[in-house]
Amino acid sequence: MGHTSLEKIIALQRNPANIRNLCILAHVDHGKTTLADCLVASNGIISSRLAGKLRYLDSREDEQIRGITMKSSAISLHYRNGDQDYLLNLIDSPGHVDFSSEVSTAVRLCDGAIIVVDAVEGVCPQTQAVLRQAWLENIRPVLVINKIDRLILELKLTSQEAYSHLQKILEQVNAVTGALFTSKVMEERAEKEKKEEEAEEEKESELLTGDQVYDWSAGLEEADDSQLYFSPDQGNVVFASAVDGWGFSIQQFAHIYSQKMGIKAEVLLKTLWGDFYLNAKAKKIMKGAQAKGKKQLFVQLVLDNIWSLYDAVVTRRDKEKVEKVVASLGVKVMARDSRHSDPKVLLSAICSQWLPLAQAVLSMVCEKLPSPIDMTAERVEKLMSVWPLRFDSLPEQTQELKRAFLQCSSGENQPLIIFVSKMFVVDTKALPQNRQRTLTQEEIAQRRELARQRHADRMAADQTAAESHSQEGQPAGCDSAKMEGLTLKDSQPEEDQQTFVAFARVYSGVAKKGRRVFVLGPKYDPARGLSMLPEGSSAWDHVPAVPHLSVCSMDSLYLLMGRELEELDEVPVGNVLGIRGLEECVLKSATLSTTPACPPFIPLNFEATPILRVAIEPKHPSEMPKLVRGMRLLNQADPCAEVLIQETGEHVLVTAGEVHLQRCLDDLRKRFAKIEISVSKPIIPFRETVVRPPKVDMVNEDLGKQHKVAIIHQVKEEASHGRPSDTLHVDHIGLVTLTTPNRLATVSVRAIPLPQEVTSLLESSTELIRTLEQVNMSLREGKSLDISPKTLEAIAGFKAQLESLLQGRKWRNAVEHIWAFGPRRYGPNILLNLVEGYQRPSLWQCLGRGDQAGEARAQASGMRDLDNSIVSGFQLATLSGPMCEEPLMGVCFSVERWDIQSAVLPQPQDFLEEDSKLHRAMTDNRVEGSGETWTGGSCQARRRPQAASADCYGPVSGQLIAAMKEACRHAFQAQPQRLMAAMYTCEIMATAEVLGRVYGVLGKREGRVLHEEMKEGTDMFIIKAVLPVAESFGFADEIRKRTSGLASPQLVFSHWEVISSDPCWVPTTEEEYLHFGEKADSANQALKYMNAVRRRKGLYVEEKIVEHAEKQRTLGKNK
Ligand SMILES: Nc1nc2c(ncn2[C@@H]2O[C@H](COP(=O)(O)OP(=O)(O)OP(=O)(O)O)[C@@H](O)[C@H]2O)c(=O)[nH]1
Ligand SMILES: [Mg+2]
Repeated sequence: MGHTSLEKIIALQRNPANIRNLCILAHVDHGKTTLADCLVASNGIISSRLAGKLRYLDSREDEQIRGITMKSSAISLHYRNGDQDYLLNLIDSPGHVDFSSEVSTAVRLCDGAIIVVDAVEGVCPQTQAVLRQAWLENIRPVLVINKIDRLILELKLTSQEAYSHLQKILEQVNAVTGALFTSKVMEERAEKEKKEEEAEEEKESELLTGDQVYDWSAGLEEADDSQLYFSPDQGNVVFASAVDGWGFSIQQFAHIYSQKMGIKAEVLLKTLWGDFYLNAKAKKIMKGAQAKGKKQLFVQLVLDNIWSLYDAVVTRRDKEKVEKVVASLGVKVMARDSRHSDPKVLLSAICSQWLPLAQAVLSMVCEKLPSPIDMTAERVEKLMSVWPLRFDSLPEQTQELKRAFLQCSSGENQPLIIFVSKMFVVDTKALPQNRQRTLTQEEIAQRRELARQRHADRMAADQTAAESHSQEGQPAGCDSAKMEGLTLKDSQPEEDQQTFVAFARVYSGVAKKGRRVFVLGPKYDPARGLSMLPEGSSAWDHVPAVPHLSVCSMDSLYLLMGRELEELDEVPVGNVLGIRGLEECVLKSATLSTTPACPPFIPLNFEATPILRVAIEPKHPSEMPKLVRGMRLLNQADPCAEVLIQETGEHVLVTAGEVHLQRCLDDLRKRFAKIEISVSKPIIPFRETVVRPPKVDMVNEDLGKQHKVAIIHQVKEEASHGRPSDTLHVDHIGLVTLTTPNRLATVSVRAIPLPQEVTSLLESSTELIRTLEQVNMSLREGKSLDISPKTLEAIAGFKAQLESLLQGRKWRNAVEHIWAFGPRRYGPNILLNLVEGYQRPSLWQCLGRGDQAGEARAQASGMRDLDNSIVSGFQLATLSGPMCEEPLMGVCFSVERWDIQSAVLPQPQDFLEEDSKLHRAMTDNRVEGSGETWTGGSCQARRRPQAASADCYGPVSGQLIAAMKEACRHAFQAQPQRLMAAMYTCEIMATAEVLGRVYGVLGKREGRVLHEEMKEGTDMFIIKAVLPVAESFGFADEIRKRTSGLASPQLVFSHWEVISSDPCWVPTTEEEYLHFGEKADSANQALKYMNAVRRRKGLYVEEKIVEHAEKQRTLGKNK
């Protein structure tokens, strides 16, 4: 097929029924880009000889060098299936876990996906991740099992073995989809049941008699899952070898054999995959091949042919046989191919004609994947529903937009809706309008004439300049030649400037060049927008300032063609496109629309958490502004990288992993900042927590009670160093009582470790807690919210889970008494209100306990006004702990007493307003780390208008914040403290020979093997292990080196784990002293980590230096 013209593509763009937007998803290295090459070659964009070698869509230099994809990129292809022409907008995505955010940006714009699975490696961690992502976005997948050639040449399986192997892979993939489907059905079922229950209750109240019917089915029976599973006979599976350029679906063989053998194609379609065999005598296809020891049809008619072809061409290089096969298949082979020294060349020449891969994959795509018109109402509602509101509580005009989505029409009066999923950069000079194109003869002549003219002008100008110089007077006007020189110089840097292009899709209407649109930020509220904007206003009008809404014009529209862009005047509904001109308004993603009624789309689902931080500075300090600008650009151009400035002035870059970091640094050096930079060692995140007092000491002796007392004693001592001890009191159970400097308010706080399950639950429910907090804030402000039943149910479920996990005497009624979560109001620590007689509105009031709140208000309104100070103090304390100013995790602070002398209670109105402002500032604040911004918070508190009760120590609320924070810190120190380390999980695939070395590397880096199993049908072992992030730098490289490249792990952040050793531990018994020595730091990993962090942050590090060298040497011997 020849190169498709731009006109043809523009024509195809107008017919959404024949458009397919799809992406290729898989685990790293399973062959996505190679497959894309074959598809691109079918359009004549690259030569089919180079397909598979060029990796055309990996357009970056580092992608080519490293051999992995790092950015998703799109290309539009034309395919003729039967008598219909199709336009395929294909997006190739990266498979490396560090770039999984690029997958999220691709999946959002598509309606379908090709899932590629390596026939040898089978389902890998990222395969599961991408299947889940496709599922969450409601897009339909089809499957390509790639690298079948490896089964033949590497594993040397027989065709029969290969068949069972392929069956197993299909089972694995289906098991993943099955699990996703079941969980969804269960959810729907629960929802349905709830509705039915409500209806039932209503009915019951009407009439109390009647038959009762109980249904115990799980709902799975009725749910339609026929479309869900991958099966060759459904036509949604292609078997392929992308490097060798071949691939087939059952349909193709059914077609071939129905002609050859006279069996009906429909019969073959049903029997070619499965336990069927051909009974030659009876001339029938029968079931039960395995039981009868016969070859399955698939083996006999399909695999055997391929196996014998490989055998003849590659293994035995049997010329005669090859000629025979070539003749029987009716393909043409060029002489230079058959003479080529590499047999693979001949092989792909034969296979790509016999079983062309592009044809198999693209016809499957056209037939099985949905077009933009088929978008389901469910998906639309999901995209449009701004949590926690329900869809039907959105303004009417907004709900009407659903129709526009479903109609998928590009009519003139349809609202334009576009979603931008990421911003990417291209060199300004590579934009189509700046690109050099081949000139016609006339144009060349014209230019020559122009150049001649310019030269003559310049000569003349020079002459005048020389004359005027000789006259010693300055010419009054500007010298034209100089001007030209100047402007030329100015425009020079523009040459290598970067332009941002938005990666987007049109969901309704037509995008037109130069059109102005509203840019809706993720927090934009259509109800508010509609009420603030005059009715019928458009982006052309002068619009008043509405929060999270801005106006931008789409300067140029592009067709994305892999490495190239083509300029377009308009792009109709259903197409993927590039837009220039949005960089001022869009940071990473946004929704664009011509109507302010449009809600922002739900945010993208990111699977990877950015965790790897480094500090960056320019080599030459004077280049700081360039670095700052470069980092800003990088932040905009990468969906997942985060750039922040710490209060210390450090510029910090947070990335998903080492490979991602490398790419970001390369980008900074070569593209965005274009300066030399120096990069700090990775900043490793830790968490601080408390644990229960240990029962044995470090040499396994029983401890009894004395240890606990010792710790508390220590706290008392430390505390009395810094402040007059009469404001601080620590009792024997670790209850810390602190009085404000003016001695008028007192708080008593105790720190208790949370059970580990509770911490994990809190961690996994951050979004929910945030929603709960938002809802509570609205209730506090007296607004009523129409919360979706799903959200309410989720909150109730969360509460029930917490209740079931917090059992026992210690936690009686704890869930009801939760005051707040922290840090940032949604973190994994809890503040409990155990103050006797102090009632405040419950955290769970949205679940229907509104009346109690009213009572509480009446009861203690004075103290309630200072409620926020306690919460703020808690937030500050949990944001940076006393060990090394890292955030806390898994700690419960229970406030057991809180007294305020009535003289100091403020006038209520003054504070309510201020508190809610401060609160909002805190919830919005997303800067992580060592409490930098929070000191700001308390300053703000101190700067408040003077209340009546202000004394020389400042307003009472400020004092209370500080007192609460200090009390929490002391309470924390009164318990045994521990550091928590971030852990990665990794799955390593290795052969038996290198297994020992993999274990060696893991052991050295404090990794822990969780399990090890043999991959069925191969000689590979799969090892699953966890590894502290702190020990992970260079891990992948080391494994690769030690195993000669046979094993390459991918690290994914998994959880936080308590480091068992106590960083504050000092030997107290004689045995311990003997065993560990006075310094006791030889084995204390936690202390090393802690001191490293303290040193980095410029905090005081208490280190014992060698005092008595000789004595220590003798101790060393004793060890
Ligand atoms: N034997 C064999 N090798 C293949 C096949 N397809 C791809 N490869 C090889 O697998 C390696 C990875 O291929 P890519 O296409 O870059 O894989 P990818 O899925 O795009 O990788 P990422 O984008 O980094 O996730 C390359 O060395 C290919 O030559 C195949 O069908 N058979
Ligand atoms: Mg790739």
